[in-house]
Amino acid sequence: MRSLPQTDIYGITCQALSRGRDNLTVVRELLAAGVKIIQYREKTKTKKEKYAECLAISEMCRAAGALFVVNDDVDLALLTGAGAVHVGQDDLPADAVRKLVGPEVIVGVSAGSMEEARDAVARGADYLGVGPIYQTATKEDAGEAVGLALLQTLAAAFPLPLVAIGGISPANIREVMEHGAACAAMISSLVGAEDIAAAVQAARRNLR
Ligand code: TZP
Ligand code: MG
Repeated sequence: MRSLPQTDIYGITCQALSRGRDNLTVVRELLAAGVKIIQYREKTKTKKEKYAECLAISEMCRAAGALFVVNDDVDLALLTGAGAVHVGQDDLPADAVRKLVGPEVIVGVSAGSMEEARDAVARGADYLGVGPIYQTATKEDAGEAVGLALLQTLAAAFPLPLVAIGGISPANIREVMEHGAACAAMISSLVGAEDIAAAVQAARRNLR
């Protein structure tokens, strides 16, 4: 079945924000803490480096029963047996990605407006990444925060899962989920945490 696992936290890699830890170490800690969706996202590494990391992380996710998502690179997703690929507004559109990956792989698309969401849904996206919900320094070209209002509007308009992203932390994850997110994606709050397991636990405590 091509659907996102029902879970609260969607963890995303970024080695530059990982306090000197490498991506494999961070992913190991996320999986040990019970995170069930891991997206590999690296903007500065070579394709060769990314390929090697994706192969290892894909296997770690498989062993942990977590969904492995590759950001941007459809070829890496296919080559490493990822369960999903995530594309943004400057990447291949979802219908083109679908032609490459076939019927089984989940295709996620970033949307920062109703128009982008409508287009992604029409092209067959399986889930939408919605954001930035709050201001964030993690993605330089993320644009203005779209806020919880857009999340709520899109949740009412479309039946597919929404993954909220941008400035989400254990402190605000609850309001994000209350505004219609299926789960919350976090980069700096998780990979940048001194104690990754404690950050995951804090988020889950605030959701109870
Ligand atoms: N897309 C929209 S905001 C963002 C991305 C990739 C960055 C999210 O990072 P953080 O550290 O969780 O705010
Ligand atoms: Mg992209």
